[in-house]
Amino acid sequence: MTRNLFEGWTESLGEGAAVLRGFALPEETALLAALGEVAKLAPFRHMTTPGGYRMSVAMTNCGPLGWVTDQTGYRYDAADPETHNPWPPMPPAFLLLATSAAASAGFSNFVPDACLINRYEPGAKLSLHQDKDERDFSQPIVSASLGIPAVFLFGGLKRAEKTMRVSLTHGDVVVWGGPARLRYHGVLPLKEAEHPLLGRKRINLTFRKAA
Ligand code: MD3
Ligand code: FE
Repeated sequence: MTRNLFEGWTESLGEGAAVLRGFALPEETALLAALGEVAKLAPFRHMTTPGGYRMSVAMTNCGPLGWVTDQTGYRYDAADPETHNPWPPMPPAFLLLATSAAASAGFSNFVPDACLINRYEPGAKLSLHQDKDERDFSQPIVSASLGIPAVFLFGGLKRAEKTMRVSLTHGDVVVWGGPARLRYHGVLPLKEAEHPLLGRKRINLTFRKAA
């Protein structure tokens, strides 16, 4: 573990992946207020995978592009398929969090154009996958966790490689780039828990440069 510019703890998860423990904590109030505004305009919904499964994680997006899945496949789209409106703008507190976390991890020019917001309740999970719907894999992904804890699975570049488990809790931010960018990852089913601000929920903000 090393002390870095934000004066918190950085844990390496191998080359290109760094956990910034508690990085989002100073901004938790602003982030949660902004999240509420986004969700009013673009409510959380359970999307359907191309295979026809309803995702246990509820999702929404903000920023110029949003990640969507339906029977036809996965893609980034400028419009919310539920309302046909553009996704809500990226709140300034979100953008600042993403760019400052990326810079702390060594990615000084990261400007996300998409923020996928995942909402988990106990039992919800995300199966092992790669994020490869973005154009430029030289750009990192920044993820911020809020609410109840989750066990994150971090694998290799092939699905069959063994995975490591990392606990992510309220305020933790992870930056994934370079050789880690295409590693398989997922989230184990969440355990029953309660957070003082979020109740029985986990929110994960994932910032991407999609276009
Ligand atoms: C590792 N979300 O939305 S973010 C996703 O906690 C997603 O909701 C998880 O995976 C969540 O696609 C984890 C962490 C994450 C995001 C991108 C990665 C980890 C990554 C890209 C490469 C390697
Ligand atoms: Fe992912």
